[in-house]
Amino acid sequence: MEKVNLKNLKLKAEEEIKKISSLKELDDLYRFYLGRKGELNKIFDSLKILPLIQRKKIAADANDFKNNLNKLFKEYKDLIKKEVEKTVFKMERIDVSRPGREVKIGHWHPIIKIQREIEGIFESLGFEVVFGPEIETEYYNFTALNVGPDHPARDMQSSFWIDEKKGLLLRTQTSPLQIRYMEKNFPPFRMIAPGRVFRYEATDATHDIQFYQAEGLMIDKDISVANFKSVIHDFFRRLFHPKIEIRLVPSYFPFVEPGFEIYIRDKNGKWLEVMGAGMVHSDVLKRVGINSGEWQGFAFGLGPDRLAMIKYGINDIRLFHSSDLRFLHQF
Ligand code: FA5
Repeated sequence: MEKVNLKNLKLKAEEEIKKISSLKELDDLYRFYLGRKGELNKIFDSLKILPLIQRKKIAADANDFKNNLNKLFKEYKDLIKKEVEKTVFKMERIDVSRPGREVKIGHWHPIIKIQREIEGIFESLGFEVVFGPEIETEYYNFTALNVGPDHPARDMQSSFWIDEKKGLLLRTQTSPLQIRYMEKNFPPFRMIAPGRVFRYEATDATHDIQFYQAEGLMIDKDISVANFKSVIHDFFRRLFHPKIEIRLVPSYFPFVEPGFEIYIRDKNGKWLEVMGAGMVHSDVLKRVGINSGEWQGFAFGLGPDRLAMIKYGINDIRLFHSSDLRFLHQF
């Protein structure tokens, strides 16, 4: 009876295996026949009750069946694997004729571009580039620059206070870097400090509430306004063109004496104000422990936003922070 069963089982298995199309199905079938609780083991289990001679014969047949089936499973397994590989290959085929996808590359913001240019020109003139905190103390932003608590010049730069009691604010200018630098360095020196500044005031085409400045400072022996004029004229020639005209107009900043505003002439002959400057006030030098009888120098604060507007022909400063890609892609 078992012999018939084995024969039928073999035929059945061979029929079923032909219909298999996935490794998972093949695995299930394998388990059904040859697994621990599979058909073949059931036959082995039933042998226990048979006489020895019969048992041996059937066991031998069953082993044959097992070996044949194992071989068959292995063949089918390889076959199915190859089929799967073929399909995957077809699906993943690389179409070399297809046009490539455009890779979008980022670039510097126009203000950062101009800032790097400014740094480069001053570095070539021997200036060290330094940076300072955007959150400043009242002392560095105002008091150390001769702008005491009641000084009307504080009104000229309306401030974003972080904590008025602690005297913390977003810096309104890069001039605090003059003090921070002079506290740590002894003359002679030349430095330039670019960075972002903030003012709580109404915006228009030439004023934003956050903008950039670059502070410059040069202290040495026998430095005069003539040195300043020469350095700054050289700078503008290199940033714009060799024939650029500049003009110094007297102005007032509490931390310089005398003070100026510097104008450059644009293509249409119009004079544009681009920076404030002056000879560092002796009180400021005294405050940081520098003898003003021996050392003098100039300081200036220029506005990279305005310079970028002139250089690239931008008519509204608010475009810089608008995140409008149509604007940014032009640079
Ligand atoms: C100052 O901030 C002084 N700290 C400059 C200075 C430095 C004078 C060292 C003397 C010695 P003022 O407020 O003028 O100065 O600003 C300097 C420059 O920053 C201006 O010439 C202008 O180019 C730019 N600027 C000022 N306000 C704005 C604004 N709201 N938006 C864009 N740029 C501005």
